[in-house]
Amino acid sequence: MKGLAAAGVSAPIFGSFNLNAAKTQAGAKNWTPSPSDSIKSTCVHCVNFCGIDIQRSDGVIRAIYPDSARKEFYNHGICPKGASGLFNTYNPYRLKKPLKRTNKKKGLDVDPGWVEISWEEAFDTITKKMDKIRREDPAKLIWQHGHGKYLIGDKFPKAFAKAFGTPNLVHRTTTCEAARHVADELTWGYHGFLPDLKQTRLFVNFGGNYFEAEQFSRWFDHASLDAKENGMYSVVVEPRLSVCASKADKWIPVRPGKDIILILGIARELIANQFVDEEFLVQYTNAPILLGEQGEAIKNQNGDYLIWDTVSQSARPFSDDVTPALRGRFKHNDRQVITAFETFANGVSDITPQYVEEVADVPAKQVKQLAQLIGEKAMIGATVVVDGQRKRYRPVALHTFRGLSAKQYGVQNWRAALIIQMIIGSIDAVGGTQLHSAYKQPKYFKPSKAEYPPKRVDLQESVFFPHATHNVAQQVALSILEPDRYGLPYVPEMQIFYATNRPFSTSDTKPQFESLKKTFNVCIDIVMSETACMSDIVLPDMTYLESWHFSPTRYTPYTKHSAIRQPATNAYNLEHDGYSIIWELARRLGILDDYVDQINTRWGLKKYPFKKGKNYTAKEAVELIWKEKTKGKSFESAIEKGFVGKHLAPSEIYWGGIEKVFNGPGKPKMKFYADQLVETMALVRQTVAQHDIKSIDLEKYAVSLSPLPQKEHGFPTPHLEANDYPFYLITFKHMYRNQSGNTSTNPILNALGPDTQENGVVINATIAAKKGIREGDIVVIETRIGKVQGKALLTQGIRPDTVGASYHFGQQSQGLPEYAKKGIWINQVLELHPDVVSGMNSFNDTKCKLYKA
Ligand SMILES: Nc1nc2c(c(=O)[nH]1)N[C@H]1C(S)=C(S)[C@@H](COP(=O)(O)OP(=O)(O)OC[C@H]3O[C@@H](n4cnc5c(=O)[nH]c(N)nc54)[C@H](O)[C@@H]3O)O[C@H]1N2
Ligand SMILES: Nc1nc2c(c(=O)[nH]1)N[C@H]1C(S)=C(S)[C@@H](COP(=O)(O)OP(=O)(O)OC[C@H]3O[C@@H](n4cnc5c(=O)[nH]c(N)nc54)[C@H](O)[C@@H]3O)O[C@H]1N2
Ligand code: SF4
Ligand SMILES: [Mo]
Repeated sequence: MKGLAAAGVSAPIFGSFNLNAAKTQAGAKNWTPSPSDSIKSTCVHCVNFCGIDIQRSDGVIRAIYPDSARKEFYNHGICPKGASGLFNTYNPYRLKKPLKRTNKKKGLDVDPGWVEISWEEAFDTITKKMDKIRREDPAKLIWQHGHGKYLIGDKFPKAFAKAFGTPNLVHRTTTCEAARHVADELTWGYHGFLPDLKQTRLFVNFGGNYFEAEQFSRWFDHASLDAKENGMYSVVVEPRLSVCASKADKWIPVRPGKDIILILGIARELIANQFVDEEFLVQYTNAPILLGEQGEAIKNQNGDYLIWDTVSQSARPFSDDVTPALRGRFKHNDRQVITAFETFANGVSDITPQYVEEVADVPAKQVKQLAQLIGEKAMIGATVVVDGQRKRYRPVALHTFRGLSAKQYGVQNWRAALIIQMIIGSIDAVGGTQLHSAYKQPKYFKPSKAEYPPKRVDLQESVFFPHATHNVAQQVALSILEPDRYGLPYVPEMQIFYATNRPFSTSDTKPQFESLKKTFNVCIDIVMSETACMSDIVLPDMTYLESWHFSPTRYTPYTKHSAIRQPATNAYNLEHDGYSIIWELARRLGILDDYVDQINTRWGLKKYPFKKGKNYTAKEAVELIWKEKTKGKSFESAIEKGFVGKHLAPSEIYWGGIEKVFNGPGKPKMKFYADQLVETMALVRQTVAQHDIKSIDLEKYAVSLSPLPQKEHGFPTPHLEANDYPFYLITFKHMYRNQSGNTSTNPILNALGPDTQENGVVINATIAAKKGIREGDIVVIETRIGKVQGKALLTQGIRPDTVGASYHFGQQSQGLPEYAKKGIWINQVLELHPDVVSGMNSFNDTKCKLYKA
């Protein structure tokens, strides 16, 4: 390590691992070895939270197996990352001591001049800086986490930020799937959904990559295969032959970014062929509401939405004595009014199968067939008896994860798919898409306040990203570089990064790294990530196999669970983990009492609260949370079993949700038409005029903030502008790696085969032949913002006009070995055109050139 040699430090920070070193940890505080034992815990190598059975002998982890007890609830097996997780813990490239930068100059190619420091010096340096900021303006401190949310849980950092007084706590969801969440929120008042795979007969997946990636504890891959065995038909719409697509009945290789054109084309066909669940649309959704000429919802003096009553032939609120018209234009108070459904039908009327073929490159015949299949399989009108009551039976579910959301118009893409499911009435039906906590947050149905000047550095819910409810991860760097551009009333001074490699994970990485030169940075990580390389102080953390955590779990439509993580080793005898670092910061800053109050509020600890005046270890904290969340279950059972699971009754699965909150007169309605966006846009216009904001292009905002998905949403900026760049560039996950950073040093994952050691440029073989590119040739991907190069991987499993490169490879950190640097860091060349509604980072809209190096 260059920096160390320069500083004359002899103790190796990145030394080689010695098994005896692990054995001598017997005295470590939170770890009691026995000759041979098994520990039940929860993996968090990635966000699936699979149950694991950690096998030890002589106090050393020898193997990690799936926890078979969780199989009946959700978790059938573990993946290669989880099984080899011990090699990430016994990893010689772990951070082992706090480090201080001695070279003021920052850059990935600059030697930081690291010196090891004591924890005392580290805490002292950090808290002095924080104390000064807190007295001046606490907002100048930014706390950023990513993966960290799933380790100690985001409620601890949130409590700390609140006690400190900064509004600037920023998670990573806009680099993940935020657009999908915001589409859900605008439509049905909360986020998250899963198909009812035990009953679904037709499953249409728009680029959910669940065999290679997934966020549902490997429930999805198993449940979807079981469903197929039971006769479910599956269609995957995706530009690349993913593993999902390879297992589907039909793969539709849509042109990247054009899914929405296909979806709206299907909607048009469904309407034209009368596959419309009128009863559902009228009873549960706002499709019948009346709109004025500007698309504004017509309301009465009480603020009730008006519908057209076909009996009295007048505009009335939806109550017991009216029969709303779904379609039509009417006259009300001498004004022309039109139903929201009619507006939608008009909007899609020219998205014909031929037009879909032209734009999305899906043959017109196939568009018609898919629409017909959806319409027929939905069995509109059918019911089944559940718990003695008749319930809608619509066994069709549409799905996506990042495939539709990691885009400039991500919100509109998933809104379009939700609208199709409203048209056929399959939402929360038996066999349809099951919503998670419908209408839990009524505030999502309100327009944004479009705040200006922004309070938060990430501009969440400001005039810039009015409905960003999941932070705006990639914006922090841009605001730091140009605070005036966004009217930010302060200049950020310090950033703490806890388990996130944010600048590496975001698209258009250059400004992300530039911004790190402007602030004092502390990075808490387990390896020398790129973010750590740009930091002033680096703190080593324990891994998930060394820590106590109350672990999140992934629900399924049929089960719920609570779980913990518990230490099985302390490979490098570390003193601190994320939890104790925050505790110590709060203690030294003199804000511990406030922190404790905030912890109790955020975790909802009522029966088992933290008490003031006492220092709680991570284990004690987990015990309190476990007891609160499991209503007093003994902590011994948590230690023995690692989790507790519950099967839901049919009534809980099918009779909660939208039946309770939206069905029938007088209730709020699911937003087929997102009228709150019309009001938000009006406010954006007003705010921009009032403050003369130059950095907002109102015409572009109006397209993004449209109350209905429309044709324009199939044309993200690079598709319109990058005319000299003939290829579409997409990105995706790889099974043998997790995100950025830590898995790149796992020797087992790297040894599995050539395609686990590095990624390459996935190119259609026919196109490659035309360009004289052979397998393994080095090729260049050039976009409007840069060039990267990598090995050509030829396949017929990608569209001819598309090239792909996975994430996770091409590390640049000097603190990682050469083998971790193999492959392509694709984010360097992906353009950033965030979704204005949600703040979502676009990853799959860039266009590129491709040629031999
Ligand atoms: N092995 C592994 N598993 C993981 C992770 C990991 O790092 N490694 N990370 C976890 C996390 S945080 C997440 S959020 C999930 C993500 O889980 P997913 O969203 O399921 O996985 P991604 O690979 O990110 O999804 C992108 C998919 O979209 C497709 N795609 C690209 N452009 C388009 C398009 O225009 N249209 C359509 N229809 N499809 C398109 C890509 O081919 C790819 O299959 O995975 C989780 N699981
Ligand atoms: N091109 C492309 N880019 C992508 C994606 C893609 O598919 N393609 N996926 C996107 C998605 S879905 C997401 S969620 C983001 C993720 O982006 P990030 O939030 O940056 O998440 P990670 O890359 O998981 O960063 C995790 C960091 O945490 C560290 N870490 C791991 N375990 C521990 C621990 O126990 N303690 C501490 N303190 N640190 C730990 C790792 O070493 C790593 O440096 O990336 C996004 N970026
Ligand atoms: S899928 Fe994720 S959580 Fe599950 S075993 Fe693999 S790495 Fe661990
Ligand atoms: Mo993610």
